[in-house]
Amino acid sequence: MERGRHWQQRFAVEEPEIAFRVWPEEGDPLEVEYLVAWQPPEDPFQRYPNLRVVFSIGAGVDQFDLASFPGHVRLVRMLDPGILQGMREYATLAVLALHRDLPHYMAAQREARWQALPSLPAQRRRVGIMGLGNLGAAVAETLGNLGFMVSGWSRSRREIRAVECFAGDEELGAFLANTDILVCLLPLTEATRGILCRDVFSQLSRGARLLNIGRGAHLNETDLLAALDDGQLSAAMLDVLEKEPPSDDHPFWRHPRILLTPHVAAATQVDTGCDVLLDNLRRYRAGLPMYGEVNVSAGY
Ligand code: NDP
Ligand code: OXD
Repeated sequence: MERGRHWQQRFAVEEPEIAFRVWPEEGDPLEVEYLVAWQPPEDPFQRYPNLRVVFSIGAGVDQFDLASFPGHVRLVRMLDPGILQGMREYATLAVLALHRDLPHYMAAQREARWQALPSLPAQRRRVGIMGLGNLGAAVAETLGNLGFMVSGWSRSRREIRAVECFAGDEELGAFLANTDILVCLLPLTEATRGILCRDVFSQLSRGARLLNIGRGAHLNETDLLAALDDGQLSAAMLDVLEKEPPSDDHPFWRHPRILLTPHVAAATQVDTGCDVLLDNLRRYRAGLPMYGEVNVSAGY
């Protein structure tokens, strides 16, 4: 709401021709042409029959029912430089935490155990990033600058300096075999739901570490617990969960080798997010392509 009011004030000054209404003060639903939402209202296309563009407040669009999108309504995800910066920061924090055994040391501290583990330099740790899009490519660059050996996997072939790039289902095995710390920065689609599962874990190096910063539904939680139990994975850091927040008795809360954060890796910033929205609306009205337009049939 605070963000909505701030954006309303900026629109009043910078784009006064567009009436910016903040939910629930929607005015006449027939006048609504653009919807800016994290969670859309129920039946948005019935409610707003003159809708032309839906703007996601987040980088992801899995919260929308893409199958219900009429062909003429366009969907745009948020390409906020503030999200990008947040993701670079968080991925650095998390990969370093996994690389330097922070879950082990946090558990040891709770038990008053002074127990050092052997450490490796970043140059000998292989980080594999699933998803080499806007965020994955930036994270790959940031981690490469820290000295990690970085590889990545995407649907189509990418070329990123100093990153070994794998593409498509046929190269997933080679990508995983090359990975000690697996980072998930995929969008959630039918093809990627549940991808972090036993079969994938079993192809990583023994004792590999997992970082999920995509969506909770990428992870099969039961398979993660089994892989931690049998030592195939040694630790995990999770920013996203299938159910957020998890129930009080969820096994991840107190697991000694899981670090949790409450979906805070990267958030749309009030100022830069509004810059992006204003820019895209102007582009749309001028008949220019918008930044971050989603391919609804691909799901991202
Ligand atoms: P992009 O759309 O820019 O990139 C997605 C990447 O995933 C692309 O490289 C794409 O391949 C790849 N990909 C998609 N489907 C497949 C598949 N089936 N197999 C292999 N690769 C695939 O997304 P962003 O980088 O902007 O964002 C990624 C996700 O990060 C968001 O969807 C969201 O879920 C999550 N996120 C999480 C946040 C948090 O706070 N935890 C904050 C912001 C985002 P290709 O290059 O070939 O298209
Ligand atoms: C996003 C998020 O998709 O915050 O932007 O998860």
